[in-house]
Amino acid sequence: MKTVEKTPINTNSRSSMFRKLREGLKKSGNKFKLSPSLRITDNDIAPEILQEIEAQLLSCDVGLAATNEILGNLISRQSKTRISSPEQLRIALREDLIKILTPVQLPMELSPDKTFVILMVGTNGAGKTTTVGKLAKYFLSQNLKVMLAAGDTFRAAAIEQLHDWGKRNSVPVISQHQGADSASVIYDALVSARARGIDILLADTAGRLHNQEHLMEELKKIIRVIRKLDEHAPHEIMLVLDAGIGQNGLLQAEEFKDAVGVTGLTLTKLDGTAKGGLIFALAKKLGLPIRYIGIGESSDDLQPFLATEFVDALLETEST
Ligand SMILES: Nc1nc2c(ncn2[C@@H]2O[C@H](COP(=O)(O)OP(=O)(O)OP(=O)(O)O)[C@@H](O)[C@H]2O)c(=O)[nH]1
Ligand SMILES: [Mg+2]
Repeated sequence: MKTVEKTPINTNSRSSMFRKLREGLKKSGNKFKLSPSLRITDNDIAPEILQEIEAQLLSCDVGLAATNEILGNLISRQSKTRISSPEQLRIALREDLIKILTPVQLPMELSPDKTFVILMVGTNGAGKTTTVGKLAKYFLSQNLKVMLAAGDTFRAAAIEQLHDWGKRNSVPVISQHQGADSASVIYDALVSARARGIDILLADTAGRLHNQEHLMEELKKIIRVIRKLDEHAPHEIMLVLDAGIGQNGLLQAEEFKDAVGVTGLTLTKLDGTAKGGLIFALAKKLGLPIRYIGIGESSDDLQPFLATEFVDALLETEST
Protein backbone atom coordinates (compact mmCIF):
# COMPACT_ATOMS: atom_id res chain seq x y z
CA MET A 1 0.00 0.00 0.00
CA LYS A 2 1.31 3.43 -0.97
CA THR A 3 1.55 5.72 2.03
CA VAL A 4 2.18 9.40 1.70
CA GLU A 5 5.46 10.02 3.45
CA LYS A 6 5.17 11.89 6.70
CA THR A 7 7.94 14.36 5.96
CA PRO A 8 8.89 14.21 2.30
CA ILE A 9 10.09 17.80 2.41
CA ASN A 10 13.84 18.37 2.69
CA THR A 11 15.32 19.69 5.93
CA ASN A 12 15.91 23.22 4.65
CA SER A 13 12.42 23.79 3.36
CA ARG A 14 11.05 22.15 6.50
CA SER A 15 12.84 24.58 8.76
CA SER A 16 11.69 27.52 6.64
CA MET A 17 8.11 26.27 6.90
CA PHE A 18 8.54 25.86 10.63
CA ARG A 19 9.64 29.50 10.77
CA LYS A 20 6.60 30.56 8.77
CA LEU A 21 4.25 28.70 11.08
CA ARG A 22 5.97 30.20 14.11
CA GLU A 23 5.79 33.71 12.68
CA GLY A 24 2.16 33.20 11.79
CA LEU A 25 1.25 32.04 15.26
CA LYS A 26 3.19 34.97 16.69
CA LYS A 27 1.21 37.40 14.52
CA SER A 28 -2.00 36.50 16.28
CA GLY A 29 -0.71 38.41 19.32
CA ASN A 30 -2.15 35.69 21.48
CA LYS A 31 0.70 33.32 21.34
CA PHE A 32 1.12 31.10 24.34
CA LYS A 33 3.70 32.71 26.56
CA LEU A 34 4.01 32.34 30.30
CA SER A 35 4.99 35.41 32.22
CA PRO A 36 8.61 35.03 33.46
CA SER A 37 7.71 36.55 36.83
CA LEU A 38 5.52 33.61 37.75
CA ARG A 39 6.56 31.98 41.01
CA ILE A 40 7.09 28.25 41.00
CA THR A 41 7.77 26.76 44.41
CA ASP A 42 9.12 23.37 45.35
CA ASN A 43 5.79 22.29 46.73
CA ASP A 44 3.18 23.15 44.24
CA ILE A 45 2.28 24.86 41.01
CA ALA A 46 0.81 28.03 42.52
CA PRO A 47 -2.88 28.57 41.70
CA GLU A 48 -2.05 31.80 39.88
CA ILE A 49 0.20 29.86 37.52
CA LEU A 50 -2.58 27.41 36.73
CA GLN A 51 -4.92 30.34 36.20
CA GLU A 52 -2.48 31.99 33.85
CA ILE A 53 -1.99 28.78 31.88
CA GLU A 54 -5.75 28.36 31.69
CA ALA A 55 -6.26 31.94 30.49
CA GLN A 56 -3.49 31.60 27.91
CA LEU A 57 -4.83 28.33 26.54
CA LEU A 58 -8.37 29.67 26.30
CA SER A 59 -7.21 32.87 24.60
CA CYS A 60 -5.34 30.74 22.04
CA ASP A 61 -8.66 28.99 21.14
CA VAL A 62 -7.68 25.71 22.77
CA GLY A 63 -11.22 25.36 24.12
CA LEU A 64 -12.49 24.26 27.49
CA ALA A 65 -12.28 20.48 27.16
CA ALA A 66 -8.64 20.40 25.98
CA THR A 67 -7.67 23.14 28.46
CA ASN A 68 -9.12 21.14 31.35
CA GLU A 69 -7.27 18.04 30.22
CA ILE A 70 -3.98 19.92 30.02
CA LEU A 71 -4.43 21.44 33.48
CA GLY A 72 -5.50 18.09 34.93
CA ASN A 73 -2.39 16.46 33.49
CA LEU A 74 -0.16 19.13 34.98
CA ILE A 75 -1.70 18.74 38.41
CA SER A 76 -1.43 14.95 38.39
CA ARG A 77 2.12 15.19 37.09
CA GLN A 78 2.99 17.52 39.94
CA SER A 79 1.89 14.90 42.44
CA LYS A 80 4.38 12.40 40.95
CA THR A 81 7.38 14.44 39.86
CA ARG A 82 8.06 17.89 41.22
CA ILE A 83 7.79 20.74 38.79
CA SER A 84 9.97 23.28 40.52
CA SER A 85 11.16 25.62 37.78
CA PRO A 86 9.65 27.47 34.83
CA GLU A 87 11.76 25.28 32.52
CA GLN A 88 10.33 22.07 34.03
CA LEU A 89 6.86 23.53 33.66
CA ARG A 90 7.51 24.33 29.99
CA ILE A 91 8.80 20.82 29.34
CA ALA A 92 5.79 19.27 31.06
CA LEU A 93 3.36 21.46 29.11
CA ARG A 94 5.12 20.69 25.85
CA GLU A 95 4.80 16.96 26.50
CA ASP A 96 1.12 17.24 27.38
CA LEU A 97 0.33 19.32 24.31
CA ILE A 98 2.19 16.89 22.04
CA LYS A 99 0.28 14.01 23.67
CA ILE A 100 -3.04 15.55 22.64
CA LEU A 101 -1.96 16.10 19.02
CA THR A 102 0.02 12.94 18.32
CA PRO A 103 -3.02 10.67 17.84
CA VAL A 104 -4.34 12.93 15.05
CA GLN A 105 -1.04 13.08 13.17
CA LEU A 106 -2.05 10.46 10.63
CA PRO A 107 -1.00 10.55 6.98
CA MET A 108 -3.43 9.39 4.32
CA GLU A 109 -2.94 5.87 3.05
CA LEU A 110 -3.23 5.85 -0.70
CA SER A 111 -4.98 2.97 -2.42
CA PRO A 112 -2.69 0.75 -4.45
CA ASP A 113 -3.30 0.51 -8.17
CA LYS A 114 -6.39 2.62 -8.34
CA THR A 115 -7.35 6.27 -8.40
CA PHE A 116 -7.48 7.73 -4.89
CA VAL A 117 -10.25 10.33 -4.76
CA ILE A 118 -9.99 13.29 -2.40
CA LEU A 119 -13.20 15.28 -2.10
CA MET A 120 -12.60 18.76 -0.73
CA VAL A 121 -15.42 20.20 1.37
CA GLY A 122 -15.87 23.26 3.56
CA THR A 123 -17.34 26.71 3.93
CA ASN A 124 -16.84 29.61 1.51
CA GLY A 125 -13.34 30.99 1.43
CA ALA A 126 -11.85 28.35 3.75
CA GLY A 127 -9.11 27.61 1.21
CA LYS A 128 -10.41 24.50 -0.61
CA THR A 129 -9.37 25.49 -4.13
CA THR A 130 -6.00 26.81 -2.99
CA THR A 131 -5.41 23.59 -1.06
CA VAL A 132 -6.24 21.59 -4.21
CA GLY A 133 -3.49 23.55 -6.00
CA LYS A 134 -1.01 23.01 -3.19
CA LEU A 135 -1.83 19.31 -2.92
CA ALA A 136 -1.41 18.87 -6.67
CA LYS A 137 2.15 20.16 -6.37
CA TYR A 138 2.80 18.10 -3.23
CA PHE A 139 1.67 14.82 -4.82
CA LEU A 140 3.51 15.56 -8.07
CA SER A 141 6.68 15.93 -6.03
CA GLN A 142 6.12 12.34 -4.94
CA ASN A 143 5.94 11.22 -8.55
CA LEU A 144 2.21 10.60 -8.41
CA LYS A 145 -0.11 11.32 -11.34
CA VAL A 146 -2.65 13.96 -10.44
CA MET A 147 -5.91 15.21 -11.96
CA LEU A 148 -8.27 17.97 -10.83
CA ALA A 149 -12.08 17.98 -11.02
CA ALA A 150 -13.90 21.32 -11.07
CA GLY A 151 -16.78 20.28 -8.84
CA ASP A 152 -17.47 23.91 -7.87
CA THR A 153 -19.82 24.69 -10.73
CA PHE A 154 -21.50 27.48 -8.82
CA ARG A 155 -19.26 30.29 -10.06
CA ALA A 156 -17.52 30.55 -13.45
CA ALA A 157 -14.56 32.12 -11.63
CA ALA A 158 -14.19 28.97 -9.52
CA ILE A 159 -13.77 26.83 -12.65
CA GLU A 160 -11.18 29.28 -14.02
CA GLN A 161 -9.38 29.37 -10.67
CA LEU A 162 -9.01 25.58 -10.79
CA HIS A 163 -7.79 25.68 -14.42
CA ASP A 164 -5.14 28.19 -13.32
CA TRP A 165 -3.89 25.77 -10.66
CA GLY A 166 -3.96 23.00 -13.27
CA LYS A 167 -1.82 25.05 -15.67
CA ARG A 168 0.59 26.08 -12.93
CA ASN A 169 1.18 22.43 -12.02
CA SER A 170 0.78 21.04 -15.56
CA VAL A 171 -1.95 18.63 -14.49
CA PRO A 172 -5.22 17.90 -16.35
CA VAL A 173 -8.45 19.53 -15.15
CA ILE A 174 -11.87 18.09 -15.90
CA SER A 175 -14.63 20.70 -15.92
CA GLN A 176 -18.02 21.47 -17.41
CA HIS A 177 -19.94 24.70 -17.77
CA GLN A 178 -21.05 26.90 -14.89
CA GLY A 179 -24.23 25.51 -13.32
CA ALA A 180 -23.49 21.91 -14.38
CA ASP A 181 -24.25 19.10 -11.95
CA SER A 182 -21.29 18.84 -9.62
CA ALA A 183 -21.75 15.09 -9.11
CA SER A 184 -21.66 14.51 -12.86
CA VAL A 185 -18.45 16.56 -13.26
CA ILE A 186 -16.70 14.53 -10.57
CA TYR A 187 -18.11 11.23 -11.91
CA ASP A 188 -16.80 12.02 -15.41
CA ALA A 189 -13.48 13.06 -13.93
CA LEU A 190 -13.15 9.74 -12.11
CA VAL A 191 -13.96 7.79 -15.28
CA SER A 192 -11.29 9.75 -17.11
CA ALA A 193 -8.78 9.48 -14.25
CA ARG A 194 -9.13 5.71 -14.12
CA ALA A 195 -8.73 5.42 -17.88
CA ARG A 196 -5.53 7.50 -17.68
CA GLY A 197 -4.02 5.68 -14.71
CA ILE A 198 -4.20 8.74 -12.47
CA ASP A 199 -3.09 8.12 -8.85
CA ILE A 200 -4.89 11.06 -7.21
CA LEU A 201 -8.08 12.83 -8.24
CA LEU A 202 -8.55 16.08 -6.34
CA ALA A 203 -12.20 17.14 -6.52
CA ASP A 204 -12.99 20.74 -5.66
CA THR A 205 -16.49 21.68 -4.50
CA ALA A 206 -18.35 24.92 -3.87
CA GLY A 207 -18.24 26.46 -0.41
CA ARG A 208 -21.26 25.84 1.78
CA LEU A 209 -22.44 26.24 5.33
CA HIS A 210 -23.32 23.15 7.30
CA ASN A 211 -26.85 24.46 7.89
CA GLN A 212 -27.61 24.87 4.16
CA GLU A 213 -29.39 21.56 3.87
CA HIS A 214 -29.84 21.49 0.10
CA LEU A 215 -26.12 22.14 -0.38
CA MET A 216 -25.20 19.41 2.08
CA GLU A 217 -27.54 17.13 0.11
CA GLU A 218 -25.52 18.02 -3.00
CA LEU A 219 -22.36 16.75 -1.29
CA LYS A 220 -24.14 13.53 -0.31
CA LYS A 221 -25.20 13.12 -3.94
CA ILE A 222 -21.61 13.52 -5.16
CA ILE A 223 -20.55 10.78 -2.74
CA ARG A 224 -23.43 8.49 -3.79
CA VAL A 225 -22.75 8.97 -7.47
CA ILE A 226 -19.01 8.32 -7.41
CA ARG A 227 -19.58 5.21 -5.26
CA LYS A 228 -21.23 3.71 -8.34
CA LEU A 229 -17.75 3.60 -9.84
CA ASP A 230 -15.83 2.70 -6.69
CA GLU A 231 -17.60 1.71 -3.50
CA HIS A 232 -14.70 3.08 -1.41
CA ALA A 233 -14.63 6.48 -3.11
CA PRO A 234 -14.16 9.20 -2.09
CA HIS A 235 -11.22 7.70 -0.22
CA GLU A 236 -10.75 10.95 1.64
CA ILE A 237 -13.44 13.51 2.45
CA MET A 238 -11.23 16.39 3.42
CA LEU A 239 -12.72 19.24 5.38
CA VAL A 240 -10.76 22.44 4.81
CA LEU A 241 -11.05 24.73 7.82
CA ASP A 242 -9.86 28.30 8.21
CA ALA A 243 -7.94 28.14 11.50
CA GLY A 244 -8.69 31.83 12.06
CA ILE A 245 -12.34 31.28 12.86
CA GLY A 246 -11.61 30.01 16.36
CA GLN A 247 -14.05 27.81 18.21
CA ASN A 248 -16.57 28.14 15.36
CA GLY A 249 -14.30 25.75 13.51
CA LEU A 250 -15.16 23.05 16.02
CA LEU A 251 -18.87 23.40 15.31
CA GLN A 252 -18.28 23.41 11.55
CA ALA A 253 -16.15 20.29 11.77
CA GLU A 254 -18.74 18.47 13.90
CA GLU A 255 -21.57 19.35 11.53
CA PHE A 256 -19.66 18.42 8.37
CA LYS A 257 -18.51 15.18 10.00
CA ASP A 258 -22.07 14.23 10.93
CA ALA A 259 -23.48 15.19 7.53
CA VAL A 260 -20.95 13.72 5.10
CA GLY A 261 -18.48 11.63 7.12
CA VAL A 262 -15.36 13.77 6.94
CA THR A 263 -12.25 11.57 7.11
CA GLY A 264 -9.49 14.18 7.42
CA LEU A 265 -8.80 17.85 8.01
CA THR A 266 -6.63 20.55 6.54
CA LEU A 267 -6.26 23.70 8.61
CA THR A 268 -5.49 26.78 6.54
CA LYS A 269 -4.27 30.32 7.18
CA LEU A 270 -2.01 29.44 10.09
CA ASP A 271 0.33 32.10 8.70
CA GLY A 272 -2.31 34.74 9.40
CA THR A 273 -4.02 35.79 12.56
CA ALA A 274 -5.06 32.28 13.60
CA LYS A 275 -4.22 31.53 17.20
CA GLY A 276 -3.55 27.87 16.56
CA GLY A 277 -5.32 26.43 19.58
CA LEU A 278 -8.32 25.27 17.57
CA ILE A 279 -6.25 22.27 16.58
CA PHE A 280 -6.23 21.00 20.20
CA ALA A 281 -9.98 21.46 20.51
CA LEU A 282 -10.45 19.52 17.26
CA ALA A 283 -8.09 16.76 18.33
CA LYS A 284 -9.73 16.36 21.71
CA LYS A 285 -13.36 16.61 20.63
CA LEU A 286 -13.38 14.94 17.21
CA GLY A 287 -10.17 12.95 16.93
CA LEU A 288 -10.23 13.34 13.14
CA PRO A 289 -6.85 12.98 11.43
CA ILE A 290 -5.25 16.35 10.72
CA ARG A 291 -3.55 15.79 7.38
CA TYR A 292 -2.08 19.14 6.40
CA ILE A 293 -1.73 22.74 7.47
CA GLY A 294 -1.80 25.76 5.16
CA ILE A 295 0.70 28.49 5.90
CA GLY A 296 0.34 30.90 2.98
CA GLU A 297 -1.20 31.49 -0.41
CA SER A 298 1.45 30.01 -2.68
CA SER A 299 1.66 26.43 -3.88
CA ASP A 300 4.54 25.60 -1.53
CA ASP A 301 2.72 26.79 1.56
CA LEU A 302 1.38 23.42 2.64
CA GLN A 303 2.88 21.15 5.21
CA PRO A 304 1.96 17.68 6.45
CA PHE A 305 0.74 18.09 10.00
CA LEU A 306 3.41 17.27 12.57
CA ALA A 307 2.39 17.39 16.22
CA THR A 308 5.79 18.16 17.74
CA GLU A 309 6.62 20.84 15.21
CA PHE A 310 3.28 22.50 15.75
CA VAL A 311 3.58 22.55 19.54
CA ASP A 312 7.12 23.91 19.34
CA ALA A 313 5.96 26.70 17.05
CA LEU A 314 3.21 27.52 19.53
CA LEU A 315 5.57 27.49 22.50
CA GLU A 316 8.31 29.30 20.57
CA THR A 317 10.87 26.55 20.96
CA GLU A 318 12.97 24.78 18.37
CA SER A 319 12.04 21.31 17.17
CA THR A 320 14.30 18.64 18.57
N1 LIG B 1 -2.71 33.47 4.15
C1 LIG B 1 -3.29 32.38 3.64
N2 LIG B 1 -4.26 32.52 2.74
C2 LIG B 1 -4.84 31.40 2.25
C3 LIG B 1 -4.46 30.11 2.67
N3 LIG B 1 -5.23 29.22 1.99
C4 LIG B 1 -6.04 29.94 1.20
N4 LIG B 1 -5.82 31.25 1.34
C5 LIG B 1 -6.49 32.39 0.69
O1 LIG B 1 -7.85 32.39 1.07
C6 LIG B 1 -8.66 32.87 0.01
C7 LIG B 1 -9.75 31.87 -0.29
O2 LIG B 1 -9.14 30.71 -0.80
P1 LIG B 1 -9.89 29.71 -1.78
O3 LIG B 1 -8.97 28.57 -2.00
O4 LIG B 1 -10.43 30.40 -2.96
O5 LIG B 1 -11.07 29.26 -0.83
P2 LIG B 1 -12.29 28.29 -1.17
O6 LIG B 1 -12.56 27.48 0.04
O7 LIG B 1 -12.01 27.55 -2.43
O8 LIG B 1 -13.44 29.36 -1.39
P3 LIG B 1 -14.85 29.16 -2.16
O9 LIG B 1 -14.55 28.51 -3.47
O10 LIG B 1 -15.39 30.54 -2.30
O11 LIG B 1 -15.70 28.32 -1.27
C8 LIG B 1 -7.72 33.13 -1.16
O12 LIG B 1 -7.39 34.49 -1.19
C9 LIG B 1 -6.50 32.29 -0.82
O13 LIG B 1 -5.31 32.80 -1.39
C10 LIG B 1 -3.42 29.99 3.66
O14 LIG B 1 -3.03 28.91 4.12
N5 LIG B 1 -2.88 31.15 4.11
MG1 LIG C 1 -13.04 27.40 -4.17
